[in-house]
Amino acid sequence: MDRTASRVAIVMGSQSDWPTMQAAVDTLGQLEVSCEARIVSAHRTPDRLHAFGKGAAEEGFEVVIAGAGGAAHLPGMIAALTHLPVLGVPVQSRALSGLDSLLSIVQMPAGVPVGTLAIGEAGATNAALLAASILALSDDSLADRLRAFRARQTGDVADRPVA
Ligand code: RP5
Repeated sequence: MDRTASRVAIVMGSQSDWPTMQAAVDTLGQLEVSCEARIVSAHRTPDRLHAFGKGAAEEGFEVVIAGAGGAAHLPGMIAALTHLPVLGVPVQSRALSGLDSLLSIVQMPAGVPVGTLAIGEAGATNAALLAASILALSDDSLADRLRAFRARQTGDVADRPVA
C-alpha cells in the first residue's frame, strides 16, 4: 500500500454536489486527515466508476465517502467494487429534497453495506467524522484530535440562550 496516498477518498456524482461534499473535505482538514476529492458519475462516467472502485484499495485509500443525489446509485456501486468501508451521503435534490437520494443509498440488500448518513451538509460532515473514527481505531494521534474536536464542540455550547 502507498503510505503517501490520501487516506480518504471523497467522490461525488457531479460538480453540483461539491457545495455539499466540501463539508466533508473541510472536516477532514480540521482533523488533519488526508483526503482527495473526485467526480465519479455512476451513469455519466461508468468506466471511471469501475476503475475507481476496483483500484481504490490499491491506491491506498482506507475509507471512501461517496455523495450523490437523485437516483443515487454511486455509493452502492462503489461498495460493490471494493471491500473498503463506504459511507454514503445523500445530496439534497431539487425534485424531492433528497428523500430520493436517501432511499437510493440506504436500502442496500444484505451483503454489500453502505453506511448511510443524513441528507446534505450534515451528512457530509458526519461522514468525515465517522471516517476519522474508523481511522482512529489504529491511529492514536488522530484519536486525540477527535477527542479534542469533541471537547471544543462541547465547550462551544452556552449554558443559557442569548435572549
Ligand atoms: C447525480 O445527479 C449527482 O450526484 C447529482 O447530485 C445529481 C444531479 O447532477 P447534475 O445534473 O447537477 O450533474 O448524478
